[in-house]
Amino acid sequence: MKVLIAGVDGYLGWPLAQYLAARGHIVAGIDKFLRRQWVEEIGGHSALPIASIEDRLQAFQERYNQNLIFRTGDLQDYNFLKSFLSDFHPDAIVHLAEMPSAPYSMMDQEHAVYTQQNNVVGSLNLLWAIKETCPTAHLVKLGTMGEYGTPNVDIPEGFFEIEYRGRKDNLPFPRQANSFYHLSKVHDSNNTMFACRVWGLSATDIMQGVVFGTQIDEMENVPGFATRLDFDQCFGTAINRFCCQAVIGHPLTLFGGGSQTRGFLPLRDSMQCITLCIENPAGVGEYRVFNQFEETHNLESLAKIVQEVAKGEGLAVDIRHYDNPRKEMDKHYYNPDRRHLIELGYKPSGNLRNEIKLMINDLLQNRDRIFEKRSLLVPDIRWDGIHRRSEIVHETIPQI
Ligand code: USQ
Repeated sequence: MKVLIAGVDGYLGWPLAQYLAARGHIVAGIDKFLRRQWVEEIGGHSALPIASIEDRLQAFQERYNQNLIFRTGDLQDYNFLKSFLSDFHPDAIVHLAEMPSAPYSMMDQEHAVYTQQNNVVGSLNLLWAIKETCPTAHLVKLGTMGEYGTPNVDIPEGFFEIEYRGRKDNLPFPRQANSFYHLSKVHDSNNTMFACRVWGLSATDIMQGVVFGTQIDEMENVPGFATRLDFDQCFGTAINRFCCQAVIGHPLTLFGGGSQTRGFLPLRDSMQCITLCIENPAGVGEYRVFNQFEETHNLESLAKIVQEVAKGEGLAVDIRHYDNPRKEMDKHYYNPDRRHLIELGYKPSGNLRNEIKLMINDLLQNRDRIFEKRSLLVPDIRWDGIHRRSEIVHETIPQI
């Protein structure tokens, strides 16, 4: 199939290009390198060194004997988008080109507005461009499990049957997102569902959990294939940050009580699931929602697993509870479904500890890069807008 990846230079986009090419798909990509700029803006850098786009494309050409058709540009530029879609005529478009950080979106008015403009307008442009140029292409849109929030009932995949005052309907499940970023994805979901309904577009909206890991098999340790791994307070996510902290002996930063529960999945499982969506497209006019994660965990148990795995690699690290910079529920019910992808053939790789061990070993080779930016590990962006560095409220020292 011909697949266009919007956001091909990112954490997921670059491995996805490799994963798809290895399975015989023809890949094109667009990117405006905004992820590189956002991380730089907040003073961070990727823990793993990443190659320039030129070197990435060259490594891709040498390995897959096909050029990745790449153009620099973004979804804000409607004419650019339309012209690329008309030229390439994709069968599927994977939309990974959004600003992905909750803390970044909560920094101030400017960053909140930027996040929603970038994400909502970019996605809307993409819907229009598909309608105008390639209406039969399948849109695979990256949403987030965070769209649902943490309701006190089970979470279905997008829709649920409800009976109210004696009448029944199958309705979108309520979205109770917890940051301006997560809300931008709720708005995207509504726009995508509407476009499928009125224009007959086909879309899969992926509610993805928190992704972690440094590797997929296709990377084969080739420098041009490495993907980025962020650890700063905005673009680093929980397990990735814990592993970066472990390799420099920085205490693992648990926010609040650590009972928050989320769905997690390794990078390699994210690639497997997105590819299953592409290879099994939604029908004409169909808007379907897939919850995408491997397992749910609470943050404290994950921190303990990272602590244990790190110990096995000869690294002693404490766990510290910091006062939570976010406004989120600590103790809560969490039971989302994830049936659709399993039915399509998703086989969870199921080896959390092994994945963490691999990651720690990759990161050990780059500990200087993490140490240099260690001041970005403790958060100071707060959901109430009164920013101050989080303080330690409780500490767990590893038992010897
Ligand atoms: N957390 C800690 N310590 C840390 C970092 C995070 O305790 O050092 C906690 C947070 O308080 C939160 C949970 O871990 O309860 C998840 O936070 P996160 O930063 O790993 O992930 P989140 O902000 O939810 O966002 C990330 C991605 C986002 C994606 C989302 C999936 O940045 O793009 O949409 O994961 S989900 O969380 O399922 O909504």
